[in-house]
Order: sequence, then C-alpha cells, then structure tokens
Amino acid sequence: MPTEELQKLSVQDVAAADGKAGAAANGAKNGDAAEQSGDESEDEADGNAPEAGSGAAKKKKNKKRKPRKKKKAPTAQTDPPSVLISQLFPNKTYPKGEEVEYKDDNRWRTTSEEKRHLDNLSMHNDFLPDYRHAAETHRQVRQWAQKNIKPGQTLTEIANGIEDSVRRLVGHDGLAEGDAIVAGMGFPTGLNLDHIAAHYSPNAGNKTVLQQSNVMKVDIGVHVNGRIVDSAFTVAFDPMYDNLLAAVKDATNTGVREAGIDVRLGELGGYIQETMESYECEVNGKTYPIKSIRNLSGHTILPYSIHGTKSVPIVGGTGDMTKMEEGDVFAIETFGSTGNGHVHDEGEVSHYALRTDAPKVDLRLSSAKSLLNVIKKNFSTIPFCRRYLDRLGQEKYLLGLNNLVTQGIVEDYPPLVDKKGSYTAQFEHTILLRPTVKEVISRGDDY
Ligand SMILES: [Co+2]
Repeated sequence: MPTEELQKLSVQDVAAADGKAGAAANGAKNGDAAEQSGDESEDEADGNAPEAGSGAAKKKKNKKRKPRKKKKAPTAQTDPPSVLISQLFPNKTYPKGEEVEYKDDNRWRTTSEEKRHLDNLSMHNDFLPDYRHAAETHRQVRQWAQKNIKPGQTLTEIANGIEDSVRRLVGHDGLAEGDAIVAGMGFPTGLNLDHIAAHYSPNAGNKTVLQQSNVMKVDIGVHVNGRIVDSAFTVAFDPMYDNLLAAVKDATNTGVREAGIDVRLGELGGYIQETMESYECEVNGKTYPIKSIRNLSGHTILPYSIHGTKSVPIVGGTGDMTKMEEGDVFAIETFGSTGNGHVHDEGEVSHYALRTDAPKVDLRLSSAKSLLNVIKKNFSTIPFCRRYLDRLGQEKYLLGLNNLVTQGIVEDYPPLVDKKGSYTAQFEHTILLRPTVKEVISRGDDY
C-alpha cells in the first residue's frame, strides 16, 4: 500500500522523525496469535481402522477401541490454505526472511556484540517472531493466490479468497470484537487493474470480472500483533506485458538491495528510477517507455500504522536527505507505468483508516458515533475497507463513515489511477533494518 505525493520534509520534521527512530522496535503487544491450537476431530488418528468396508463392519471391529492417540500436528499446508502457521512452525520457529549483510561503512554490524545483543532483544520481545509469522502467512497465501487467480473470476471472489485464507492461517476470523486487532489483514487487499495503480478493492456488489488482457496489482497486508507485512506483486496473463513487469520487479529489487542504515532516501529514489526507466514495453504494437510513477512512494511502517513518517521516493531529484535508520521498517514498493507516470484520485473509495492524529470531536451524528466505536474496537488504526464493515454486520454506514472523513477522524484513500488506457505494475517488499543485518522479511522464491 503506497503513500501518495512525496512527503516534503522540513528540517524540523526530519528532527522530529529522528526522535521517533526505534519506535518500531517497541510496539504494543495485544495478545498472542501463536498460541491458537486449532485442535479438531481426532477421528483419523485411530490408526488400525480398515480403509475399506461399510460403517457397520467398522463398528464391529472397533468394539475394543484403543485409547485415542493425540493427532499429529499437520506438517503441510492445504489447498486452499487452512492450516495455522503456528502449527506448521511450533514454538515460534517461523522461517527467516532473506538476510543481507550491511555494506561499506556498516560491515562491522554483522559481528558487533552490542548489535547482536539488540537483535536478541527483538527476538525475545516478539518483534521478530511476530514479523516472521506475518511474513510466512503472506507467502503461503500469495503463492496459493498466484496459482489460482484466473481470468473469469470476479475481483470479489479473489479478494475474499485471499482474506479468508489469511484469517484462517493466523487463527483469527476477526468477527468477535477486537479479534482482527490481534492478527489478520494488515490493510484491505488491493486488486488494481491496468491504469489503476493502488487503493482499489471491490465494495459490496462489485461484479468486475478479471480479463485475460488485464494487468492486476495484488497488494496484500498481513499483521500479527500490529506488525504489518506489506508486500505486492503483479499478475498478467498476456506475455505482452512481460517487460513492464520485469522493469518494476528489477526496480523494487534495486531499492531493496540499496536500502540500508544511513542511506539517504533521495538517493535511493534515483537508483530506483534509473533501473525502472532502462526498460520499455511494446503494447499492442506501440512501444512505451516505462516510467516510475513519481507521486507514489514507499514508506516506513509503525506498529498498527501502515504509513510511518518517512517515505521512499521512486524517482530521483527529490533532494530528500532523510536517512534510513537502525530499527526502521520499510515498505519498498515501486510502480512502473506506460502512461503519464503520475496518478490522481478517481473512483469510488473502498479503503479507510482511523487517523493516528484523530482530533477529539463531539460527534453530533449518532451513526458516525456508533461507527467510530466499531472502527476503534475492530481495527484501531489498521486500514479497513467497506467489505470489512459489511462482514461485521454493519449496515447503512456510509453517511456516518463520510461524516468521520469530513471531521478528519477517518482518512479515506481513493483509488490512485494513471491515464485511461495505460498499464501500471507494482512489486513491493517489507524490509527490517535490524541492528546486525537487513532482513527482507517478505522475500519468497516467487519474488
Ligand atoms: Co506499501
């Protein structure tokens, strides 16, 4: 999920942001998503029942039942995904992301005793296990999605398939009050077609059907205890778009590779753009240069807050001298386009979030008041969409929701689109700037 417009940081802002450094390493804990046992029926654990034969025959033979063995914990994921990640990786042994050693002036960090000690702390306070738990959930769900997304499916079907899977794998369906805050969706699933770059998710009644000719950005957020993994990929069925996708994948990997402690964000934007714009793509017989979308950017991630205080430009020349720092969590995302390389707001809003700086307002509209209560209790500051309100049984909430937006309590995120007829692509990873090493937490063998 990108931020719109480049954040123009003043000297004061930079100083203020510096003061907040490391906040990401000390987030709130809201419950333990790893402890869910998910014990089901133990019937299949009865080893000596004959495979074939009628139910009646089985009953006779089973007169003397052996004491039931405890069902073995599953060791493989199902299709569609349904096995808890905490069962596949007991005792919080979640797989690491890709660990990359720091370069140049920061080589010493790899072996520093002091930095290793800090790393151990983030293991013990669950910062790392929670992040790896969310990332493994992300990988398993998206790899299932990549295999199963096909033209002819509706966007609603695709979004629900992804979101139901995420909720099953973390063991929180998010229906009981406060449950979605423990673990689940980190933001609404973005299913952005063609010239739509970001922030599009189907609302109720959306009948859009995925076409063979579409280029779809799939942006998925998974959180465990507020640790949000933000990672996206692009799906296209027509090989005509291969170069567009390759450009953006390469640009994102450039950003991920060049990111590190003390790196200036403005500099990173230059590297990203240089890579992106070294590609072109022929679409329907016409060759287009691939442009970085200049008013979209990556961003830091804070506990329960998808957009932190720093942004990562994807073009050069911003002059942003802000540095990446130890403890920062960054979503490195890049967008390439065959269009203007600039997006604007357009279309029906689906994405919303309670603002972290929401003013205390005495709400006069009772529907707004009650909806605000629902939002606070179920999502806190995690972004949500209209479908998430629908599944909680909320009805006729639009007037109240719009009122909360007008009052500056809830922020709306309209779809961000380039010019009609253009094609855009996105790849995104979440990276942790750990004291000793950079961990590309969302890296998989897919992207
Ligand atoms: Co993002």
